[in-house]
Amino acid sequence: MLVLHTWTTPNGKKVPILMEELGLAYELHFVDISKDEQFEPSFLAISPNNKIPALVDHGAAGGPLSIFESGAILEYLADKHHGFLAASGHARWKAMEWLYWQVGSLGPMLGQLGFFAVRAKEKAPLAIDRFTEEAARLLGVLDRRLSEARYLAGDDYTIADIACYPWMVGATTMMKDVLADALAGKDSIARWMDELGARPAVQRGMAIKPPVVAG
Ligand SMILES: N[C@@H](CCC(=O)N[C@@H](CS)C(=O)NCC(=O)O)C(=O)O
Repeated sequence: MLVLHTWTTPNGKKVPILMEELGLAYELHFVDISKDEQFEPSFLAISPNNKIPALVDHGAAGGPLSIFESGAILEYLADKHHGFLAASGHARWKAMEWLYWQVGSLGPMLGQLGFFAVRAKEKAPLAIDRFTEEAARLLGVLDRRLSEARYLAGDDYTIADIACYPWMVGATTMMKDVLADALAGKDSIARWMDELGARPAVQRGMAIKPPVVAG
């Protein structure tokens, strides 16, 4: 059994999308980061950096295996279940470079922009300018790539697209005002988002929600 410890943020939705695409059976365990549940010892035991997502594969060869960092989890599941990542060759490394680009650049910059421009009560203009500028640069990189290839890794939809999509939903919804200029005319991003957003597995992965507790 696969148990994913996660929350309803962009990083928390990437792995559910892949598990839906692969048709896997899994359980979700919601870690409410707004209530600091990520600091509970039982969660830190599988995710020492106190961040979601973290996966526990109770059926791993050699015994139960826990993995934190979304990119590592996506790569693990894609390899284990032979989907959405080429086993070797150029196609694998094109997917990996864009996966690392998401984890190292797009996610952190949009995350900081969301904090300073949208969520923070006190506004810090220098921080907003800095992260808006960097996010705009990254959106330019993404749009150029998607103007030369259908998907980030080339002809095939991979875990690199899955990693970027929830963040781009955030960029075009929660951050749409601050990124309005940067998003204007980015037709290749819009084409790619329409295509991914129409996939039933993407819709199911994006819709994860903690169960409502009665009372
Ligand atoms: N590089 C990490 C980033 C994960 C991450 O930033 N998770 C956030 C939610 S989107 C989190 O758990 N924040 C809680 C905290 O920082 O205490 C990954 O890709 O898994």
